[in-house]
Amino acid sequence: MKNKKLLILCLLIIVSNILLGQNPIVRNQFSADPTARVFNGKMYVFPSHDIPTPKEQKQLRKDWFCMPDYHVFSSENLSDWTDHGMIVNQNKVKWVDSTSYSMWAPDCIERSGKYYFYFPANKNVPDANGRKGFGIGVAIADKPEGPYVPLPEPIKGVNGIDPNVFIDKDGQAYLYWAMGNIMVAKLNENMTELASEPLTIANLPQKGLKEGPFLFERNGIYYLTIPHVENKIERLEYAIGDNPMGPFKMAGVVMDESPMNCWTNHQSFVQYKGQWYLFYHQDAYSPKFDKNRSICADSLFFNPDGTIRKVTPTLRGVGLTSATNQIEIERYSSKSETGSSIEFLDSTNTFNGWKTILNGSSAWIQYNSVDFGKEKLKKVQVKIWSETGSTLQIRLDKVDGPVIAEVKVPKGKSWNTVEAKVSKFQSGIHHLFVVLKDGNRAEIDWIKFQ
Ligand code: FUB
Repeated sequence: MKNKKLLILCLLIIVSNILLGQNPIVRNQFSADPTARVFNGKMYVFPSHDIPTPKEQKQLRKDWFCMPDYHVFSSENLSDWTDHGMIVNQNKVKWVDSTSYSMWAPDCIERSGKYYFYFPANKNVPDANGRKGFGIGVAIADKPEGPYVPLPEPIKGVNGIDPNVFIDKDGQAYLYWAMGNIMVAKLNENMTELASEPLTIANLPQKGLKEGPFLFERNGIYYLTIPHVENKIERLEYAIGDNPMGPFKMAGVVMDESPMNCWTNHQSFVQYKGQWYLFYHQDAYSPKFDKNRSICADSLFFNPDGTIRKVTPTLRGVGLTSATNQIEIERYSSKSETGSSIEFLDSTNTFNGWKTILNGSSAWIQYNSVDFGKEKLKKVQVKIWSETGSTLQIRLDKVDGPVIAEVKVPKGKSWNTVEAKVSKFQSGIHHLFVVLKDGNRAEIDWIKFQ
């Protein structure tokens, strides 16, 4: 009996650490400033961690970032993400002011089998020049998931935020960071000390805040990417050069200002299994307070001349969704112009997610890239609520594509899980369309096939 209980508890713990894909990627806590890296053939994301300001921390501004620690997440398929838990915490780093909640944008890189995690935070003692402010520390691990051991001192000669490390083909490592301007210096082989004087990168916009450098190389072009306030809030811009230290030339915008009006954005670029991805953040779970953010990912494409095609943020995100998982169709790829809308299930606890509302004769919603596998799926389940009663059609690939199931939803005053037969199973990957057949009103939480 005891063993059975223990097994159930372990299963619950495992399940609660698994987060299903779509945007935002992390769906049970706030996360920001994502640095995505591929280590040992697997995608890892190192974000920072926003929390609502604890009431008892009277020294903190209530309208500002509150960031106590870091977690690391990983995924093989970019749909199912595992939270490996906290890796660095403000209370466990000797040089960090543990009352400052200032663990801002981090980075992580591998060298000779060791993982170096770089993070900014407020120092608890002034440096040799009497400066307190932000320092940049390093924590080292044998595995990407940790455990990470923080060094007792921050990197000497660096004051600033948003560290980013790049190792060039010749093995030389560079540290980039922000301090009003974007700075760069070479790193020593040990990855923890500067090997050159910091330089200010020239030719970047002079007006408007710049921060969050992320440098990557593709086909001999070095891309220096930054969030920059050109107008009112940050957008993602990039410059290109033929050397990691520049000179760089501004080349364009990767992502426009947030449609959700999130003041910050923060980016990383990574190639995984042949496809490039942009990781960034928005404030999906906290639309009224943009210092509680959530990380997202979308596919990224280059033009033949190496310039970057602008990325429009999506809700659908990346990765396939298995038809046998709960498909959160409100992370839609497209929807009807009229009669379809999305709302929080519970606006007092936004992490419960969203629902789709279909209302009227031309209402539909589309969710792309659902993997139906090879084995025949016989049933569809829908978590739904329809005060009037309604009929849904599940169609594939086009809004007027083949109907694979018709779901009759009885009148109800609360959520119900309604089942229907899959009449025409089609194997493989398909775009899913949920169409309201009878023009009534229905609220849908998720759809799942069995
Ligand atoms: O997350 C705190 C700060 O906001 C980061 O360090 C910046 O890049 C911006 O995203």
